[in-house]
Amino acid sequence: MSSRLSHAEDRVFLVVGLVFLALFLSPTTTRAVTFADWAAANGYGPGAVLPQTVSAQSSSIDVLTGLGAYNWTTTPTECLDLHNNQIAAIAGGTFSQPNNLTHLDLSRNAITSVESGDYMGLDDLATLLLSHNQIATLNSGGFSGLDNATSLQLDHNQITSIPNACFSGLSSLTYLGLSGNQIVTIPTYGLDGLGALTSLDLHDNLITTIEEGCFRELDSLDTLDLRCNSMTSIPGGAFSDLGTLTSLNLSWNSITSIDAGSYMGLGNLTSLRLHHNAIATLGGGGSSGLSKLTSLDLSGNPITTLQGGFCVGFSGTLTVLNMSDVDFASLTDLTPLYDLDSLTDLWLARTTNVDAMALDTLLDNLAAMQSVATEGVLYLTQADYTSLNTSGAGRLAAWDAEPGHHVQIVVPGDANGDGSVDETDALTLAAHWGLAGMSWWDGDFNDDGFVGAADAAMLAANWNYNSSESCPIDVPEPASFALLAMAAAWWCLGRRRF
Ligand SMILES: [Ca+2]
Ligand SMILES: [Ca+2]
Repeated sequence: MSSRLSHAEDRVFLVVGLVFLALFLSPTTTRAVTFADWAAANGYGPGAVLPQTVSAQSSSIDVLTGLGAYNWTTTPTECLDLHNNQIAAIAGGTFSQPNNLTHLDLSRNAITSVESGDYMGLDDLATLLLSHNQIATLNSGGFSGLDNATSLQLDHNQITSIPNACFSGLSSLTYLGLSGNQIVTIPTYGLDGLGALTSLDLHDNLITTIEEGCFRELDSLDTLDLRCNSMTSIPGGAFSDLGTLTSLNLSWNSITSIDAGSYMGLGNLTSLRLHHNAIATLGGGGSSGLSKLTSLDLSGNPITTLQGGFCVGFSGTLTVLNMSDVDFASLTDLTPLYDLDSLTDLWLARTTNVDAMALDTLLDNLAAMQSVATEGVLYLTQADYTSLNTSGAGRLAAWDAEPGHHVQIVVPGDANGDGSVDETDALTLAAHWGLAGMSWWDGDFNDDGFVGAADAAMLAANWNYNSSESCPIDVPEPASFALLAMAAAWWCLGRRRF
């Protein structure tokens, strides 16, 4: 009896199993969600006048057809927000109906390529957001028709190469974001047509090669961010066409040497970040051409030798030099730094094996560091200062005691090195929250390259350190402060909409 029941149960399980299998294997018939579906669900029938801002984000839209069925010009609509949908492709003619759109957000969709004519018809568009898609291919003419666009964000896609002239037509573009892709080479003709560009962000790619002449049409570039790439050297003349550049970030690459002529043409550069590379030797004319440089960050490099010509290019202009996180065991000859006549801020935080006598002699030779009028500051951590416990440390203490210049003790959290940890530092940390390729100055206090919770905790631990406020201010507890810092960071990220 029990055996027969058992056989019956087996048959039931078998049938149920087969039904589930059939359902599992049958083709899914889920219908695509179109823009028209979204419009209908939100009360807009065909021909309806759409509002000034159309917010269709996070609505499971996967096909962007039928935009032409609505009235975009009577109000008119200026902002179309489609971020966080599942749109995989832009069909030809999608934006061909008359429109006044200035802001189009297609970030966080599933777009795989940019095809010729995709954005034709967007004559007034200023901002196009395509970050966080799956774009692997940029095709010629893909951005045609965007004559008035000023900002294009292509960050966090899967772009591996920049085809020749793929940005042609973007003659008004001032900002181009290509961070977080897999670009290996900046090709000679890849950036053609970007004559108005002032800021180019290529951080967090796999760039090893900067081809000759690739920047030759960037007549207005002010800021170039190449941090977190895979460069091992700077080819001579690589930046020779960037006469308008003021800020260059080459940090967190694998650069081992700087050749003479590497900075040729950078006559207007004021800020150069080379921190966290693999540079052992500096000098030999490698700084010639940097005649307006005021800030140089060399922190976190394994520097062993400063050659005689190290500061020939910027001896009269450099005011801030960062050599934090450097081991001075082999770097004992500091005489090539003596010519830095304008230096007022010398960062040597978290350094090791610094010879206090050599350091004191260096300070004696730096004209602006010595001057009461210009107030020289030497930035050290307490551990650095304590480790200088030799007869030379006494001389450093004496230098500290003289009027007009001093040793500034910095603690984790003091991003700007003013000796206290306060709102200014918290805002710096929040502004760089979640970013890679950072330094102490950006809020990376544990020197892992990222600005995150660990750094916020260090800032919180030293909150209100050495505050010079005469009236005590109401300061949150460290734990709640860390939460506040994160909230501020999210606020900043939200505003960026990457
Ligand atoms: Ca501070
Ligand atoms: Ca960090």
